Amino acid sequence: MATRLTRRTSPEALGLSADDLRSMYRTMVTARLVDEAAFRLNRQGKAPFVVPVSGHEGCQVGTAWALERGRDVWVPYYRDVGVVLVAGMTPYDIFLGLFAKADDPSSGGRQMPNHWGSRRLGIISHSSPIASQLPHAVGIAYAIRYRGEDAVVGSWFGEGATSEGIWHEALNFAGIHRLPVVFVCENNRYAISVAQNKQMAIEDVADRAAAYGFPGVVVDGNDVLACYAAMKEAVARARAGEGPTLIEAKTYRYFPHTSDDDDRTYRSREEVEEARRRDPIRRFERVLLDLGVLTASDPEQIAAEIKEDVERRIDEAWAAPDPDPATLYRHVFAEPVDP
Ligand SMILES: Cc1ncc(C[n+]2csc(CCOP(=O)(O)OP(=O)(O)O)c2C)c(N)n1
Ligand SMILES: [Mg+2]
Repeated sequence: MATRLTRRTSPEALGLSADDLRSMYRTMVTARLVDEAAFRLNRQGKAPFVVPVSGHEGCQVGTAWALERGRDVWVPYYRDVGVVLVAGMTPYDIFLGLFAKADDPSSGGRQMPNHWGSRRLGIISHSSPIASQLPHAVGIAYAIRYRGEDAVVGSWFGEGATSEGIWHEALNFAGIHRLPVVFVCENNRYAISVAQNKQMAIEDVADRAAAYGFPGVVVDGNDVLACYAAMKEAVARARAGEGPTLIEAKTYRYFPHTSDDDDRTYRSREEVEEARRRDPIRRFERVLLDLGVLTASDPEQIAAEIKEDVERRIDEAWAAPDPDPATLYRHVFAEPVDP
């Protein structure tokens, strides 16, 4: 059976300073405000397709925080705004991608929105078929082992991804070779409209780790510090050559699956309201207020500051040049050569 991580760990015991905590909080608020702005831009006809993050900020920022920029490898999925912000992408980069601009660092405007990639930051671009990034994560971990490097791969996905055969193949291979990879399942109880109990007959995805010979851990995905604690331990195990871990973070998404979905057809408003009462940002705010890391007026002021910055980055990204039509085939097809 998977381990349930329920003990409360103090930030000091986790090695997090007041600056770290403020920075984690700001990153979570940034993810939320980028999300809300992106949805608005979609409804204004400016953003073609938006995949919301709201509700997942705690598990994304908490787990990503335990990897090291410039050393480790990030294999996110389409919902991971919080992960890529921790990895070093900026809101400006994200909006360049959303508007398919020439300077979009992920693909120069070729990929769908939310398919981030950066060689500089060690973020691996994924394909849209669910779970197809998992064999990539495991292959990279194998290469790290083969070359004798000490990097760790973090890979993120939803609970729906665990219904794919390729997910099981990836975890099996990682278990056999005890590879330096951490699997993070952001369990929001739905794969678009399909509820978890229509996808699997078990309660905890983390139980599946036992079949592949490594630990599975269930963590409260709305508790950023618990997510950080689980990931920190998993990363240390991976770096020490002790193999993979599967972390299951129980969370919820507040918006529809994407800007093309209508979630009223498969879940009640009461259910969404109920989940919103466990908001990871509000929860972390209370912890930081209790610790004296934030003062009473900070949350409102920080949100206003970040909102202003997000709005500025949207304007800058909107004004940035579109790709030159002459480069239409670049990174997509072989470029035509002059006869
Ligand atoms: C192989 C494959 N099947 C179906 C889809 C369509 N699809 C896109 S997202 C999604 C749901 C995935 O749910 P989950 O893994 O739980 O992640 P979440 O979106 O809930 O974060 C599906 C079925 C796809 N992209 N690829
Ligand atoms: Mg899901």
